[in-house]
Amino acid sequence: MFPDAGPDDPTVTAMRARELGRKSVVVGDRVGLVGDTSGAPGALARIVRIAERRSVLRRTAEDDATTAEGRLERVVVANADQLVIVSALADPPPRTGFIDRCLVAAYDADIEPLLCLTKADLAGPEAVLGYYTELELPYVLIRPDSDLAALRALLAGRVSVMVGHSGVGKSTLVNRLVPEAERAVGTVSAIGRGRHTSTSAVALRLPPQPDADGDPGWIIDTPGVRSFGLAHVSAESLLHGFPDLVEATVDCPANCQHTAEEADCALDAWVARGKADPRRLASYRRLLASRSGEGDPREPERNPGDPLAGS
Ligand SMILES: Nc1nc2c(ncn2[C@@H]2O[C@H](COP(=O)(O)OP(=O)(O)OP(=O)(O)O)[C@@H](O)[C@H]2O)c(=O)[nH]1
Ligand SMILES: [Mg+2]
Repeated sequence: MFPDAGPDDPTVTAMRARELGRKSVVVGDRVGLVGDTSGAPGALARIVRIAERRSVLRRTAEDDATTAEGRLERVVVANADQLVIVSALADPPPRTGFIDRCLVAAYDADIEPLLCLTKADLAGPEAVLGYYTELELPYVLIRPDSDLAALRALLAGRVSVMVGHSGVGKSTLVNRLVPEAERAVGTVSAIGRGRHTSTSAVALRLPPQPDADGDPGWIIDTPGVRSFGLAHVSAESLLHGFPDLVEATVDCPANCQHTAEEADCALDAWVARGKADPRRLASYRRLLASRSGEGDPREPERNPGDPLAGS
């Protein structure tokens, strides 16, 4: 994809050239092409070079790097500037544990997070936003009839990738932002599960707006994920997903692991003094435990402290 290409440049179909060896091309990659780049029907170009990636968003199937699943690492997308964490306010219910994982992945990959709360027509955002009060996390609220100007302004000039559970409304939103995208949209079952309607990631150029100059940006729709495995993130980097806790750790003893078993971990006092939400500390510690294989693999994204846990 070519963020600097004009809107009238042709869409080129290309395949990987053999000389790329085992290097895989992912959505968002900027590539060098040879052959027929006219974009004419039936024309096929070859990808001969992959440019150095500015950012790489990864996830693993599991958290535990000692298992085969935990080592199975997937590059979700290359060169994204912004991670749009899409969470429905209902149907399926929000899971702050999942959002916390996405935040860790975003900060680890040096991609800015944006919280996108959909289905605001079905439930209010207070509980979720209350959980992130100390974070100054940028967010947008989406309902079927909402004006998308604020979101468009946040997407302008950047490459944004949407991630979220199945059925939260990623493709619905992409279709509103890019009407000619015609992304298939699924239904949500009675138990609040999506049907994994989208099966591959697709990057789309956002249309220019009459009242805004400059590059409107790109949006990448991705298939719904059940969880966001973080085996590739070091224990130290996990903490960067919790900027509301980082400051406290300067008072920790040397080599403090920040687990609940650490007698002198400064995080406990920090939370006791009301400097951060105890649910955030619990979420961080659950991630730490999950990475060492102690977590519950069935529901890794659910926080017991979740505003809507169990619903
Ligand atoms: N009430 C309400 N329903 C919505 C909203 N946005 C999406 N939906 C519905 O949610 C269902 C799932 O939407 P999709 O856009 O397919 O969800 P997705 O996130 O792309 O799902 P996957 O492709 O499976 O990952 C559809 O029935 C949509 O009509 C919203 O803001 N409000
Ligand atoms: Mg979809």
